[in-house]
Amino acid sequence: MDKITLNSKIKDVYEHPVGRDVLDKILMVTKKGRGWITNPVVANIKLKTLKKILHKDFNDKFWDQMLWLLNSEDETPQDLDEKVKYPWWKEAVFYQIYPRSFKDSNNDGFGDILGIVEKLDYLKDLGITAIWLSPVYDSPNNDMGYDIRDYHKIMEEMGTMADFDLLLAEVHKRDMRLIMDLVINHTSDEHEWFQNVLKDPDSDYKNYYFIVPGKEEELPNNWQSFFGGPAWRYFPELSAHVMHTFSDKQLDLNWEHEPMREELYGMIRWWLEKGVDGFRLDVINYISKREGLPNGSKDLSKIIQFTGFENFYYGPKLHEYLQEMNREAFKPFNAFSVAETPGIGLEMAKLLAGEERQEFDMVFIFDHLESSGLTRFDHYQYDLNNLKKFYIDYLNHVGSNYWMSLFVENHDNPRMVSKVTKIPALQKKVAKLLNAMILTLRGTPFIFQGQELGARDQHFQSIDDMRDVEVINFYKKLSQKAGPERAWIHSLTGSRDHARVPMIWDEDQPNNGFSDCTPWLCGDGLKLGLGVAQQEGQPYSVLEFTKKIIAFRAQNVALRRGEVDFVQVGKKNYFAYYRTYKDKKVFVEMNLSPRDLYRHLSLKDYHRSISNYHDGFRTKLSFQSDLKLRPYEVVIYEVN
Ligand code: ISL
Ligand code: CA
Repeated sequence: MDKITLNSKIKDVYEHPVGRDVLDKILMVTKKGRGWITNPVVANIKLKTLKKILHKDFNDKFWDQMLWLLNSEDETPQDLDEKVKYPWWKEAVFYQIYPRSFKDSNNDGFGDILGIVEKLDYLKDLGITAIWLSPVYDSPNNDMGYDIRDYHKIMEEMGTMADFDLLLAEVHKRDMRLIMDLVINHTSDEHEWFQNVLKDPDSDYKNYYFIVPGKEEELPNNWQSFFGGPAWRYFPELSAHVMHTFSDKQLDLNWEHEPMREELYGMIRWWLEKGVDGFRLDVINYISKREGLPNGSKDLSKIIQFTGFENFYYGPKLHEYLQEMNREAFKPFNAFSVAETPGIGLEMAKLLAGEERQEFDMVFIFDHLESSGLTRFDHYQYDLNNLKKFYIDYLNHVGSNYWMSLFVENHDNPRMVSKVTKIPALQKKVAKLLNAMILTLRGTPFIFQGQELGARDQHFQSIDDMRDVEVINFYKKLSQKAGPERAWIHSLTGSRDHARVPMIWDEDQPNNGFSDCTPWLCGDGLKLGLGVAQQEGQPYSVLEFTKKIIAFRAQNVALRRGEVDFVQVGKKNYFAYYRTYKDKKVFVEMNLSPRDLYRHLSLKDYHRSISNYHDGFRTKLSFQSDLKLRPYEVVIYEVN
């Protein structure tokens, strides 16, 4: 791959994997389409000319950082066209459990492992074949388990290692798989490794973290933490700053140090020997930091929000470490891996999860969770056409060696349903539409707990009702700048606690059947008929609808393995595709808007199998009455 310099043209940058992802991100943030860059006039502009044009907005530092980033990757992703293999995870339906809020078995207000065991039959009945467990390791819970104190121990509130072994056995007994969350970009400051540094600052453990000696008022660089403030915490007892890209109790591990990496790999093998089926790796693309930890570009941070990000979100040794980890830990056990990779675009994703790369099986990309240029804390209505565009873009640009993860919710985001509409009657339609989408596109679906019920955001009353360190820090900081009212509006919009409130098992029970005692985090208590008990056996509920599609998917190979062909892609608010595998064919169409939508396909020979509208449901279409799709309608047809 040729080196990119200021003499390169925009089109050369766009040919480059990192360049393409970075330019795509810039286009997204500035709300410009790809056409802007592929336009021949723009495409032939040299970077130095662009630099001149943009000199007001972007200074020299920006261009230096950009060129460094672009030239840090010299490999090109491959889009192969070969026979696709089907390991178990490509045909799985995953369910993400947030254990603290799933089910409390001993009534102390915290969900726990035995609570999960109690509900395994519920998941089996839903059709789930694999579970991703958010962290259950020993932790002081500054970031709810994403700050690990001991990788080999279970968090007290969650139960014991014996409980975990039982869970694993019960999962396997039901022919399901279990993957763990692996948080190895950072540990808790209470982890033994860091405690050893405090006890003996000269021990080798000082190399496990980024510890930079110096005066308190002199920060090592200008990097910002994702949870507010500088990415450095001062330890007077060490006369040094320690790096934390997340909260100040989550200290970044130094992957440069080989003994540290070896310990991590040993720990991973230990869990695999126990029999877990794989891992979801937390912010794993952040592990390689640029040598010398240089300042981030302020201009660049206008685009990506966090100063310093470009120095570690796709670091120079990332691939080297990942290939090593795969070789040393995953491969010998044939373990499954899915990487959480914030900031990564499609081309970089191919270099992380291309089959031939031997790094990960899949990645989670996040470009689809917000409308262009907006963040989770912005108050707006999400346009589903965004989701359509994202999936078409991605699925049309991958080869046989890449497999996509499909998700719209997780524990880090408010509920997608609420982002799309605030109208309760429509929310159920939207919930069904979203679930239908991730269960019928080509890839592996991940359902976040409660998504199968159509869970929506909470009407929290004040910041005191929230528990998440991110939103609490965010609120404090914004209150100082913009006053408590504005701070509250944005906090309520973006809080991760919307997704983290306890599961609604039965609205007629105290605490919705989650626990006999007040939970650690409470929702607003509104009874909207969203509980499991309220929906089970109700044929038109979100739960039964979701179950039906999962069952349909299990029986229909076209939905699991079929090629995807999008049709009428230019038609706004209309999202439609065929899934075809040998002689099996399924057609899916959706109305992405809250208004009726006329469509012009001849569907008369199609057999209508599933829809989120049941009144007037017929398996055969008649021309007169079925020209339009109703608000947020989704229909799945068998074509043969
Ligand atoms: O913090 C972000 C920007 O607001 C996110 O992009 C962030 O990088 C992403 O949400 C990372 O999440 C994961 O790591 C965090 C943890 O708090 C999350 O729960 C976890 O999913 C730190 O371990
Ligand atoms: Ca409990």
